[in-house]
Amino acid sequence: MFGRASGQGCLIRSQIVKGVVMRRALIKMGITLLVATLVGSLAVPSMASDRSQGNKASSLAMTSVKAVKIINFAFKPRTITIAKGTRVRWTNSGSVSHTTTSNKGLWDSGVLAPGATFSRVFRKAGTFKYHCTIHPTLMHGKIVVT
Ligand SMILES: [Cu+2]
Repeated sequence: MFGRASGQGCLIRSQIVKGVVMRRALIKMGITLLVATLVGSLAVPSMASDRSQGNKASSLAMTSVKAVKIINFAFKPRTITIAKGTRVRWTNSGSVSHTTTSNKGLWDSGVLAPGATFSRVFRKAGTFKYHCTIHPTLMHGKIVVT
């Protein structure tokens, strides 16, 4: 009788102790989670996004884009003058396929279907003539890089 009772007492006590230990563990986990969340939300992603925004901003700041339309079997404008480091972006705004191809083999867009684009950064000064390989007698353009 006695032994049984004290045994139950021991059991209850040990369960209480277990409960306290469990609660402490939970609190510890909670704090760890909280710290991890704080560190995660404040430090790591903000640093990562700063870095990617920095890259985006600097690449945008360094490369300006000049648009050339390909429409009605012509490059428009036919001649453009740009500063070194400018990106030229051709867009086929017509209804048939064209190419933008350097007369000296410096670039070749390949076939650009209607709606397709091709771009190239011009890093060196000079005059760069180009044409469309599909309509070589009709379509010519010139890029002057200063
Ligand atoms: Cu063409």
